[in-house]
Amino acid sequence: MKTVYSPLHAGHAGQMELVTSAIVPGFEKPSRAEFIKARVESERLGPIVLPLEHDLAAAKRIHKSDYVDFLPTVWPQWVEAGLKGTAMPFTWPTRGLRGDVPPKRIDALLGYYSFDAGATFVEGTWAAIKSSYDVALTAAGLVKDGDASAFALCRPPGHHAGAGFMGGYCYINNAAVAAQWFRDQGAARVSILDVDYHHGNGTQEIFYDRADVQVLNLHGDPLVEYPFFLGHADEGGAGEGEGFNVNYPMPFGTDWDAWNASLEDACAKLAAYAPDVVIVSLGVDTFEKDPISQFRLKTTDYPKIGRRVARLGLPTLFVMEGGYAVEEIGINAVGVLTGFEDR
Ligand code: OKP
Ligand code: ZN
Repeated sequence: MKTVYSPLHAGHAGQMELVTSAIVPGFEKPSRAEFIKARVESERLGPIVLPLEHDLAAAKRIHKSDYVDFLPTVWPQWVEAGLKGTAMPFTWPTRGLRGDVPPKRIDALLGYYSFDAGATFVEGTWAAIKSSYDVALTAAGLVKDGDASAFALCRPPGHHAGAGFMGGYCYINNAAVAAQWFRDQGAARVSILDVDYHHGNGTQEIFYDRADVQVLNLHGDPLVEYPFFLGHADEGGAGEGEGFNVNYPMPFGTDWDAWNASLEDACAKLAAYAPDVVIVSLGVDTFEKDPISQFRLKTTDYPKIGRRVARLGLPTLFVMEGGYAVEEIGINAVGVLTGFEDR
């Protein structure tokens, strides 16, 4: 399969991250994408192609227009305000505060448009976000034009970004953009299978009341794992979307056997839905050595994921999400893809 990759991701670099008790260098760093690209090459997965440029219309089909327009202005506004370092929010309009009046300061606007401090900006961040979006749409185009599968090597990831907010290293929800784009190109139904360790809260929110995009999410139990405030088993969709959102929260320590049981159930529901195309939100932070996650999948498990998805027999777009054990992220992510191709 072809891989779509942009070197512009690399400008999103050197940012700081707020964790439980400290501010540390960001886990979501450029070497992640470079390890994956190197493995695509060494495994000879297929050609690596650059993305085509897209305007932001496809993003605005699922994101709020003012939110999308805000993103390219963040760093220029930050600099204009005389600020340096890493742009990050510090105040959020939670319950009891007003989330409908945007403030007039860039540091406060960052909080207005986010749910946590995990989507930070440096000078090259917007170009990276835009390139990641272009990568997803370009790879979607390959599948639409007849490729059996394609790999969107997106960085930054997208699945935590909701209709009007960023967070969790995510800005534009690349998988959700691609799903809507397939619908707009004539697909009747699209399934998103999110195998990242963290719940894809943004993807769930965007499609929660819709029957035309099925969202299946395998992840750490939000009672004890980020993003904490969405992803429970009782979230099944609303209105017309009732029954088309399925969550599989799992405990710390989950290994292949237990994880695979959820994957099997998800694949059965996916097959019954009979979509025209499958989008895999491909996170490999389920890995036993991942520095921020608590599942126990092994390198040998990743090809099994790809094989199972291939058995669905559907056009498949892989969209890169998380995975932070940078030494192994390429082996594990590309393992899914070579497994899909049964080699
Ligand atoms: C993005 B993706 C770690 C705190 C968690 C945010 C994690 C975002 C994960 N101590 N920080 O789903 O891989
Ligand atoms: Zn994740």
